[in-house]
Amino acid sequence: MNTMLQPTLTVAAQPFAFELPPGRTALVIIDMQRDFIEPGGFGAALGNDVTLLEAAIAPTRALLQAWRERGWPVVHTRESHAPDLHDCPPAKRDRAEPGTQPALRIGDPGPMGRLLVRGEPGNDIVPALAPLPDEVVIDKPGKGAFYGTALHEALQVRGVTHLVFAGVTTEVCVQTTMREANDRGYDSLLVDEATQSYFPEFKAATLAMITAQGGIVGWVASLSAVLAAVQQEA
Ligand code: TIU
Repeated sequence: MNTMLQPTLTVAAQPFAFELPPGRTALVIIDMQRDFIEPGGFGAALGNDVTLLEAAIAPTRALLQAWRERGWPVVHTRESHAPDLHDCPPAKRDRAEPGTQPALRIGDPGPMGRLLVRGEPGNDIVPALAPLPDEVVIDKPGKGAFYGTALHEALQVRGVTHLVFAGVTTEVCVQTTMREANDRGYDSLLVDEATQSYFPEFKAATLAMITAQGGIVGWVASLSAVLAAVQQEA
């Protein structure tokens, strides 16, 4: 099938309609890992209430099923570091308010293994969203998924021009990656229900700042709007 000849699908979105080219639009699922979503992981070690993030799982799964049914490209990312932490800058590992008790840091042992370390149980993607063998999995040392990874090349070889984003957290790894994508020439849409933050006000602010100024970073749409558009596909 030559996806270049298929008409684009129109998603009702903010700040205006998003034109989604079938087959050339990757679903990018950011860091839906136990380390951020479950108790005892990195997110909890930072002092966050991790229960807020679970709400993103079912909407992300709905997107994943829609992309898989159509054979469209899917990318999963994991924030992770090598066991020897050579790819973890001390500035990232040691960040703490002066005078505070040292909390668990990246690489320290926790109930799900070493925090944010590749291969540890806590670093896995949650079972409901586990990648299939033919899906791209990007291990990333930073908040942005393009920094220090082959994500751009993986998208280029698949002919991807547009990105639909899900994942956590909205204002940290999702927003950073959307900004990186924008600068690399991708049109990007974030699905409201499929992203969550430990801070609801930061999620709201992120959605607002992405779409402000005529879509300065990209688009935002509801899950139902994306699924309705995708189902238009012949
Ligand atoms: N702390 C926080 O909100 N997020 C992260 O550290 N990483 C991601 O967003 N994945």
